[in-house]
Amino acid sequence: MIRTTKFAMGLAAGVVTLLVAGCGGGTPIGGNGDAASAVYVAPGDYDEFYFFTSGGFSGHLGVYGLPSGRLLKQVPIFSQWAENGWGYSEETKAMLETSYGFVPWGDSHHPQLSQTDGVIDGRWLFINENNTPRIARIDLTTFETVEIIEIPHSAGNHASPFVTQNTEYTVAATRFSVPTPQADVPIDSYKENFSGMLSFVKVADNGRMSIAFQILVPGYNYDLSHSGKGPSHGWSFFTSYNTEQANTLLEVNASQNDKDYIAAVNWMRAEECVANGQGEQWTSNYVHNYFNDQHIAVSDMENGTTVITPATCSDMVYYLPTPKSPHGVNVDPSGLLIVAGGKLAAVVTVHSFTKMIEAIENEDFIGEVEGIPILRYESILAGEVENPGLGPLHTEFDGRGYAYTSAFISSEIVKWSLETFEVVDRIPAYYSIGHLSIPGGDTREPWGKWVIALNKTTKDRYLPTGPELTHSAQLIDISGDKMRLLLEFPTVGEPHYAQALPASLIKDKQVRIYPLDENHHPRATKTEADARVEREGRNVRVYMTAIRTHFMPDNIEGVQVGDSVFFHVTNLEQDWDVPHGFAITGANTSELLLMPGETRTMVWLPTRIGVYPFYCTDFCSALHQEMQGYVRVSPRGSSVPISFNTP
Ligand code: RUQ
Ligand code: CUA
Repeated sequence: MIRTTKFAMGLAAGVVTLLVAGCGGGTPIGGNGDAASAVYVAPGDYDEFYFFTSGGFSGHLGVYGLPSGRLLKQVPIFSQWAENGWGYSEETKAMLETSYGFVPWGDSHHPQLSQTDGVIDGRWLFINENNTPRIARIDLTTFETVEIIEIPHSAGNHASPFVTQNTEYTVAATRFSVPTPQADVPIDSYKENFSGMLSFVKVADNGRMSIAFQILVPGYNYDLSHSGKGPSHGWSFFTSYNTEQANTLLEVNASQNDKDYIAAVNWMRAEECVANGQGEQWTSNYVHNYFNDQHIAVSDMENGTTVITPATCSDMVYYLPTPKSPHGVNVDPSGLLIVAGGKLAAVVTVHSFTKMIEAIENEDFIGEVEGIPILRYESILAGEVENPGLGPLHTEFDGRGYAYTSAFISSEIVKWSLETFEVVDRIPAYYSIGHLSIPGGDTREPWGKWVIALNKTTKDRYLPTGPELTHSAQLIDISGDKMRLLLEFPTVGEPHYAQALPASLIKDKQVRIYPLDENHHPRATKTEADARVEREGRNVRVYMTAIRTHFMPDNIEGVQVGDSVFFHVTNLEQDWDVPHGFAITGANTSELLLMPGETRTMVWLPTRIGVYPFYCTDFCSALHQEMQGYVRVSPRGSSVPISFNTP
């Protein structure tokens, strides 16, 4: 996220004072009377909403219940996750493949729930990875990452993975412009050689992603995005900063221009140009990972994308001048207002979609960059929100005519009217809010009960935990005229952005087991009678079953130092919430956690002779501690034959 120093440098000393003052003593909830009962969910009761937070530098997704703030799950995505073997087990490793090879860590930023007709539909959640440009798709019936696609010709995938109104596309854009395609050039040749890329990733009816086309744009930093809806459906908006095209000390050098741009992209026009053959085929190597019908992750190395340029496809991209290093761009529920959070701006700029279209028709341009007409600021402006707080970043909507903007430096949420553009309320956030989230707050139909502040620092708010303190979310009631702080709760990793949906949308669609008769894993063992151990040269394959409360086989001999032992473990349970785990002494990876009916594989490399125990790691029943076994390891070349017990 943006550092405070960046703002401090460019702004008056008063800002710094404010910031420091903001981190003073812990502030209790004052005068909020019934706050506790407003968030109390009695033991055994369900929360009303699922709340999905990005894990930031953990690479994962956090799942919480609202209003309680109770943590329900962490879904591993871009990083290995030892808790269940994600990225360690043979069946999931391929999910972390990229064109750079196996990448075990990622930086997840923006969860985006799929939409139909501009309303959250509960099918999937998309999330971007910033560092190695990727987009993942999580299936909301299993809470499992089922697909990850890499974005070629992009560096820093930040303005992503915002979806279009019917999830036709999820988008991606270059945060750090680079030579495109990559080339060995001097860094200070930025202006001649660096470009940005806006990528449109098609989402098929079954969710499968593919890169439809990419738009080559001038070398700025593309920061955030949102798509049009209703009347503006068919357009996507991307903020940019560093129109100065600085390649060093951006905190100063990219803060010179009064205005940077929002790129308005008419993607329906782009589709036309691609269909007319106006695109160019580029060599683009990128990896696409997904589960096959055996529930095993596979990686396809893809080659080639279609690239179009604004110069060859006219009427496709326009620049909306926007003060001052705009960060967030958000479209209101009507689809007519485009709100920009200029990080260094004194006002929140609101552009009018209707005026934008008129200005395009009238060719009301003040210039052009690389085939992209620049519209006149005054002609497209719907209004400016005065006194919106310092460092406005992101805006969401309550569906009742109000917008809520997060202000990083003054650390507050500012509520303003979409009609008058006047600020009507403000509430402090503790401390330094980045994104904010209203359930459905970036869609056509928000559930405007609460706004959740996603805070970057929490000094003094929680018990200290050494040099690093927790990040936090704050739940704020927005049902009345005045915002009211109800609850704050720690979050895992850095909660860049978050989205929520009513539990009723997906609660009853949860997969409870994987039916054994649909387990097509080629090394599944579906009955204990089929459990066995086979030697194939230096590989030993253990076809093992797990059921309360034993493994079969649980005594294995004939393994030798230097073998590779593949434990293919199938969980025979067909009951909800009965996973088994598997771990063995000396394993260099992680445990396996097996869902009912699932087969997962660990490779174990015995390096010393002896007898080694393995055991179930998940407390599955009263006799969980008895769920164990032994592997005997003999010296290399030993005459001990492979043997194992049978039922
Ligand atoms: S942003 S640093 Cu989503 Cu405000 Cu990422
Ligand atoms: Cu199976 Cu513990």
